[in-house]
Amino acid sequence: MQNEDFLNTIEQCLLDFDKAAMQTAVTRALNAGVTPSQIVGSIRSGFETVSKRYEAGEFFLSELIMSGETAKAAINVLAPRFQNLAGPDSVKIVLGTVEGDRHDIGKNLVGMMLEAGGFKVVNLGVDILAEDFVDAAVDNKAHIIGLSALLTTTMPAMKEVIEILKEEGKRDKVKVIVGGAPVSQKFSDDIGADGYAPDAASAVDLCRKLLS
Ligand code: B1M
Repeated sequence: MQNEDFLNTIEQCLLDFDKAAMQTAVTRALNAGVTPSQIVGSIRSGFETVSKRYEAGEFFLSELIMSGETAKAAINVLAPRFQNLAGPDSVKIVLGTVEGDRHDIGKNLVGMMLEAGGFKVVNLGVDILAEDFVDAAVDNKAHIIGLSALLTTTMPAMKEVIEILKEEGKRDKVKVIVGGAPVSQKFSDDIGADGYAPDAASAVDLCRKLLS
């Protein structure tokens, strides 16, 4: 089987909501030398189809939920391949999905990749209030706050974090990075964030660049 066949199978498992087949497909793909990044790419591509079908009224919320669970089954197989290289002196990143938003698959992938890149990740979870990001950054002496949003309606909550940091005179103490499907470099610039990353691997590069 070619890499492309493995990736097509993974995408199809997502569209079939077949968790067991997904785990088998991901395991086989990894054993054949397909990289975790390629696998994440095929999951994202599958989600694009889910997304289009949802927008066309062919899929409903239940299908969004099932596709999310199928992706999590894949990530459970991938997770052990991302070795956590964080140590006691690692740079700390407070990471979470902003208030009103419960999407966490991409955010958790970003967290896994950051840990594999040697960063210490404090993963706050989903639906996190702006002030809680700031408090967590202070409590953990974090160097970076990482904000994820998947809904256009929750993107303004990212700006709120930056506003609170400014109001409290802490803006120069911590870098803020943003990401998630509807987020862009322009949005990042507009709200005064320190950087935007389109995917998990570039989030690691961005954090390294911001600290260098
Ligand atoms: Co939701 N959902 N959803 N959903 N969902 C979207 C986002 C949507 C585009 C689907 C659609 O309509 N076509 C749409 C948003 C439309 C909009 O805002 N304009 C939508 C909607 C409408 C909703 C609900 C409102 C549906 C409803 O209730 N009627 C609801 C909202 C709930 C809430 O959050 N309050 C809802 C719920 C859900 C589920 C819970 C069922 C489920 C999420 C399960 C979970 O996360 N545990 C779900 C899913 C699965 C999706 C889609 C299909 C897939 C999201 C995903 O996981 N992608 C999504 C459509 C889509 O994205 N194409 C959709 C895979 C993931 C690997 O990619 O998250 O983009 P992504 O992460 C990437 C990059 O963006 C980046 O790196 C990651 C890895 O490469 N990245 C960062 C992410 N965060 C980063 C942070 C960084 C840097 C990079 O720095 C800190």
